[in-house]
Amino acid sequence: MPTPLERWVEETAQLTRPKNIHWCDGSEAEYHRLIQEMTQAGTLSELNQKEYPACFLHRSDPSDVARTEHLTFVCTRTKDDAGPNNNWMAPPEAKEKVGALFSGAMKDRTMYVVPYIMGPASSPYSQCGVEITDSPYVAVNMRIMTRMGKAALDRIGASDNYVKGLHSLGDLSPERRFIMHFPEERLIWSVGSGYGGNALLGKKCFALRLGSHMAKEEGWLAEHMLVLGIEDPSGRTTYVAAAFPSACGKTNLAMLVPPASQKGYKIWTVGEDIAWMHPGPDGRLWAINPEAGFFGVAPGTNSRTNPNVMATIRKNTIYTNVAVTPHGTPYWEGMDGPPPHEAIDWQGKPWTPDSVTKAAHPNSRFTTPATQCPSMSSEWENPQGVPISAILFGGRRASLIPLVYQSFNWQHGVFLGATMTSETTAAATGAVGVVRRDPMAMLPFCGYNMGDYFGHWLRMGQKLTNPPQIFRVNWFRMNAEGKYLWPGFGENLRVLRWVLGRVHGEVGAAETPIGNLPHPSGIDVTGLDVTSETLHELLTVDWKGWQEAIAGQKEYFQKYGERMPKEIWQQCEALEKRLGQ
Ligand code: OXD
Ligand code: MN
Repeated sequence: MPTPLERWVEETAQLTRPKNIHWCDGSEAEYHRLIQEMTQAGTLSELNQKEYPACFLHRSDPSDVARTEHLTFVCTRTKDDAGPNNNWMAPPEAKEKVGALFSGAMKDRTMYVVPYIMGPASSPYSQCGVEITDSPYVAVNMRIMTRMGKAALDRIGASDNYVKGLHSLGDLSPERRFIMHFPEERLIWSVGSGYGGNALLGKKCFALRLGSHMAKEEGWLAEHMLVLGIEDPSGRTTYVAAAFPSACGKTNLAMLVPPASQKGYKIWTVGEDIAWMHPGPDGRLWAINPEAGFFGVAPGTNSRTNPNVMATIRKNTIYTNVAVTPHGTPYWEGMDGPPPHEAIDWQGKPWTPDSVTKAAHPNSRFTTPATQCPSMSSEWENPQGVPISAILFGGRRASLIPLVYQSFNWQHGVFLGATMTSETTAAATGAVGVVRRDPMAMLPFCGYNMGDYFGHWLRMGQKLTNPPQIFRVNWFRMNAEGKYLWPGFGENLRVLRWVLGRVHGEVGAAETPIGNLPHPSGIDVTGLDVTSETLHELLTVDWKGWQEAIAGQKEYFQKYGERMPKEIWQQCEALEKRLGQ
C-alpha cells in the first residue's frame, strides 16, 4: 500500500511528466554528486577551491533575482481571510491557472523529492515538509537551509502530516511566475522562479506564510525575527528576538561581535531570519530557529560589518549572483579591501571599477550552513528553544523613529509592531528606498489577514504570565546631509545593553508619549564619534512629526475594517491623547 507521500509524488509525476524521479536522502555523497552534475551542466561554477573550499557560484536568470511580491498569492477560501495585506486568488481559479503551468513542466528534467524538517530534528515544535522540484540548485540549497533527507522521511513515515510544496522552474518567464499558498490545505505551489525566497519553499512560504497561519490556529508565533543571546560580564545570558524587514541587518545583528570597548560581553546566534515561538509552561515565550543555514545578502558584508559571517562563508557555500575576480574568488560591493582591477560581474560580463553597473547584484546571496558560524549558540538546537526576554521591532527610517524606546506593556508593544514602517530594499523587486508600512516586518510574509494577526498577538500576550518586554529600534537615522547619526553594527551592543538593563530592572527611562526612552546617560557612547547633540537628536520625540504620523497609521488600520482589534484602535487614540491632540 503506498504511503500518502508516495501517492502525492506519483500524482505529481503524472501532472509534471519528469524524465526521472530522485528521492533525496540528504547524504553528503548525494550533495557532492548534485554539485558535480550542476558544475558539468554549467548551472554552478567552481570558485577558487584553495581559498574557498567547496564553494560555488550560481548565476540566475537576470529577471529572477529577488522575491516577487506582486506574483505571490494567498489562496484562502475567502478573500477576507487573506486580507488586504495579501494578493488573493480563489483556490479553484489558482489551481486551474497554475496547474496548467505545471502540466508537463518537468518533461526532460529530473524531479527531486526533497523531504525536510523545519527545526531541530528532536524538537516537539519542529514540522516536516516535502518539496518536489525540478531544480537541483533548489535541492542542494534545501540541504543547507533545512534538515533534509532521511531524518525527515523517517519522521513523516506513513503519515500525511507534512507541508506539500511543488516547485518548477517552468520557463522562468516573469509572465508565468506564481508563488501560491493554500494555507487551509498546507500546500504551496511555486512556478517560474529559482530565486531563494520564491523557490526554497521551507523558508518564506512554509516557515512564515503557512507557519503564521498554523501558528494562529495552534496558539504560537511564526515571525520574521532573528534570535540572539547576550552574555554579560557576569556570565548571565539573555535572549532577544528582533524583527527587521529584509536586508536591514538581521544577519549582522544576530552575529554581532562586541567591540573592544564592550569588555566581557558575547553575542550568541540562535537564528538570523525566522523564529517559531511557543508559550512555555513557565509563562515565558520560547523560540526555536526552524532553519539550519543562512541565505544572506552579500553586498555590504565585510569583516567590519560581520566578521562571523565572513568566517562562515569561506567553505561549503553556494554564492548566487556575486561577481568573480580573476583569482576565482567572490566579490561584491562593500567587501573588504579595494575592488579588484577587473572582475566578471553577476551576469557573466567583464567589469572594472569604472563600470557604471554594479559588479554583484544588490540582492546577491550566500547559502551557508549555520554550524560553520563561530558565534552559534550552544542552545541553537535545543529542542525546547530559548526563553525570550525582549522583542525588538526595527525598521530602516532616516527620521522620526528614535534609536530605541520601550513599550509601556504588551498591548502597546503590539501597537509598536503594528505601526512599523521601513524603507524598501533590493530583497524584493520594485523601487528601493520608499517608506512603506511593514507591520512586524511581516507584510510580505503573513499568510492571513493582518487584522486577525494583530488579534492573535494580543491573545498571545494574555497567555504569557511572563511576556518578553517589547522595544522599537532604529539604527538608520540620518542628518540633513544624509550621514548616519549612529555608527551601527558592533556598536548596536550599546543599545542592547540598555534593553538588558530594562529587562532586568537595572536602568531607568524617561516616560514620553510614544514610550519609555533612555535618559541620554543610559546609552554608553564613550569612545564613539557621537556628540551629546547627536545623542539628544537620536533620543528626542519629534512631537509634530508624531502628530502627523498618526493620520497615516489610522488610514492604514482602516483598511482592515472589522478585522482590526479594538485594542489597537485604543492604542492609537491613547497615543493621540498623550500627544495632546
Ligand atoms: C530573506 C528575505 O531572504 O527576507 O530573508 O527576503
Ligand atoms: Mn528574511
